[in-house]
Amino acid sequence: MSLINTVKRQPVKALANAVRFYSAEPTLKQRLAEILPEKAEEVKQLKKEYGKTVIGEVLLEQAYGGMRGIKGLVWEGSVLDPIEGIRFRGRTIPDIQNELPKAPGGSEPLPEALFWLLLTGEVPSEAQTKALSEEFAARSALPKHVEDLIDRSPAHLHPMAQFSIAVTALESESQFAKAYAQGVHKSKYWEYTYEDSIELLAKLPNIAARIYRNVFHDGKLGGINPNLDYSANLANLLGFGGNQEFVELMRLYLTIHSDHEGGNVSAHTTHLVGSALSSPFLSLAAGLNGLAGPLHGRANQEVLEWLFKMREELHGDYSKENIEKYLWDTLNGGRVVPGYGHAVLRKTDPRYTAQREFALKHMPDYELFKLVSNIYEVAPGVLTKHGKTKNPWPNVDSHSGVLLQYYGLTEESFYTVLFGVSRAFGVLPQLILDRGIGLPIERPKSFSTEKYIELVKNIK
Ligand code: HAX
Repeated sequence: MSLINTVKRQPVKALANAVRFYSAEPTLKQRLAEILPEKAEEVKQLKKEYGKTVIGEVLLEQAYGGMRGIKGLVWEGSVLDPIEGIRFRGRTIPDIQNELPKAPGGSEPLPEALFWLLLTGEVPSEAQTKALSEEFAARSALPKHVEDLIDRSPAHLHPMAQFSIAVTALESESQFAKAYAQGVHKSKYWEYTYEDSIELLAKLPNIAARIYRNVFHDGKLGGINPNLDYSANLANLLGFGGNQEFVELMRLYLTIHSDHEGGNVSAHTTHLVGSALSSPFLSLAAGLNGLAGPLHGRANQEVLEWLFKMREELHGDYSKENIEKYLWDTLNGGRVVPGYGHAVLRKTDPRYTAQREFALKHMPDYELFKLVSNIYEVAPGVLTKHGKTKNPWPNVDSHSGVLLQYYGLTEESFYTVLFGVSRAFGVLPQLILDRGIGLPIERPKSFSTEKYIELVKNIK
């Protein structure tokens, strides 16, 4: 009998039933309460039947090569194919652009809906998505001490450092930490993790916008409108709410930057720290610190700085010869070309393509977009000739900055914060699921070089 058939369906929780009696559709938490016991049982059966099955081998070079390709993580929300790119619960970016609910009058998917999809594998209805938007808006206010902490941060402290500090300080709000201290049963961990995750996501726009307005403007923020979706409220807070195209960009941006399976630095770190039962606030803050690295999320800032320098050096002459020379100068200077290459992908990142399509629709004649497009024609050839990178194609960070520039959000050191807001939508669902299926603390094996030498000699 197949594994699927052997999985016993768990009874629906009494609470979920009671609420369903009054409303046709379950809330996200109710739906999770139904799904999680089934998922936990499925995993239990999988481990029982196939626990001793060999699923891969590990080469010594992988131990010294950033563990590339080693199978050893569980990540439910998305899987990354080197050629096809990301699939969120089996759906490509064009699929989610088609299938996920939209805001009235909008054409881009809502990150609230993606959060639901990542958690449950199901596409929520418009009413369920709206309820989630309302919940985020209702829980968006920051505690005074977090506001004070951001306000006291010096303007020269990088926005990502401020972001991480503020998220860490939200630990004061953690229901999980309080419940754990009171000795809550482990079967309830996921519920408190869920509450903390919603609370955290709800508060991220106020944190991000407060940093932005403090560092680059007058410190005054726009407001939260309980009738608007998450991205529209984020745009309002930042001071761009009047621009519907910018709001649409935020919907697309927050959706496509959310999840990129489990092995990337920000996702893996959040999961790893969470495996010690640190709260979602502490776990996400750790992930954000990883996202802040120039080889990861900060690449979106690096790209803009690199583009501006190119613009300055080329005096507006973006001929292919000039771009090629600038690329070689970068490579010969022992630097990476920011926005190109990827640890897993081996073709143009579909997140790049989605942003390119947005640009073709909304800003086809924008100078910086044209520059990015010209680089796209030249850089893969140069990187291939250079012969080092396994992937000469552009990634997500190659394109995001110019879209923000076009709408007037020109301060590139803020860009990784927006990436971080989005990444929270991808990594928090897994943290909830980790606790729902009872994954243990993570603890892979390490050896010293001396020990590896001994190991390989013995194997030979
Ligand atoms: N320019 C120049 N050299 C590059 C390169 C690039 N864009 N991408 C990779 N290489 C080099 C590597 O530095 C490495 O050189 P060494 O052998 O001297 O160490 C070699 O090519 C092999 O690297 P790889 O196997 O192709 O790539 P990795 O898996 O090691 O690294 C990176 C993946 C994304 C970190 C890498 O491609 C890079 O540094 N890219 C530029 C920075 C960037 O755009 N980062 C964002 C990636 C997407 C993301 O996470 N967003 O958040």
